[in-house]
Amino acid sequence: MSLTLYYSPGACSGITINAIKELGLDCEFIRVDLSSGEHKTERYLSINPHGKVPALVADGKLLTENPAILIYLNSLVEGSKLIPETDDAFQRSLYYSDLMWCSSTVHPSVRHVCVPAYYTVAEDKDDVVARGKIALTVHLQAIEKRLQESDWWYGEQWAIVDTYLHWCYSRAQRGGFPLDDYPAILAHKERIEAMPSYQRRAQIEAA
Ligand SMILES: N[C@@H](CCC(=O)N[C@@H](CS)C(=O)NCC(=O)O)C(=O)O
Repeated sequence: MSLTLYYSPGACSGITINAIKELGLDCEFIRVDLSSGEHKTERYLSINPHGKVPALVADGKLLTENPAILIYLNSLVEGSKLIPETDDAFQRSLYYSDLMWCSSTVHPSVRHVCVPAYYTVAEDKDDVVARGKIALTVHLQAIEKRLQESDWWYGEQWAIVDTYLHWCYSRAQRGGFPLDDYPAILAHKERIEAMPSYQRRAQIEAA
C-alpha cells in the first residue's frame, strides 16, 4: 500500500499526520503552502480538485475530508485505536458522528473566529468573528463538561477524536480565543501534546 498525504503546517491536516504516526504507517508527506495559495494552483487542483488539505492518495486514488480519511486509516491496521472497536452499527455511527461534528460544526466555528474573510467580503469582519465566538463558546463548554468527567472523550482511552478536538481548540487559541476558562481542556491539551505520535507530527510540520 502506498500512501501520500498532502498537508500544511498548522492546518487540520495535522490530525491526519497524527493518525498516520499513531498507526506507524509508511507515508510520504508533501507540504502544500496555503499562505502562498499553492492549494489553488493548477498543479495542486489536478491532485485535489477541492483545493484543500488534508488530501490522501492511497495506491493512486484520492481521498479527501478528514473524517473519511481517519475512518479509512483506522481500517488499515488491525487493532487500531483511532476509533474504538465495536460490532454495534449504531455505536460505530456514534463514533463517526463525533468526527463529523468536529469537521462540520466545530471546525467552521473556529474558522469564523480565525479566518473570518472566508465568510464575508465586507471590510469589517467583526460580525463574523462575534458570531463565531458565540458558537465556539457553546462547543467549548460542551467539550469542557465532558473532559471534566474523564481524561479522554471516550473515558479511559485516547481516540483520534481527542486529537481532532485538540486541533480545533488549539487553533482557536492561536487565533486569539483564550482558553483560560476551560481548565479541563487545558489539561487535555497537555496530555495530547505529550503523546509520541503528536511529537512526531510536530517534527514533520516543523521540517
Ligand atoms: N471539510 C474539510 C475541511 C478541510 C479544510 O478546510 N482545510 C483547510 C486547512 S485547515 C484548507 O485547506 N484551507 C484552504 C482553503 O480552504 O482555501 C475536512 O474536514 O477535511
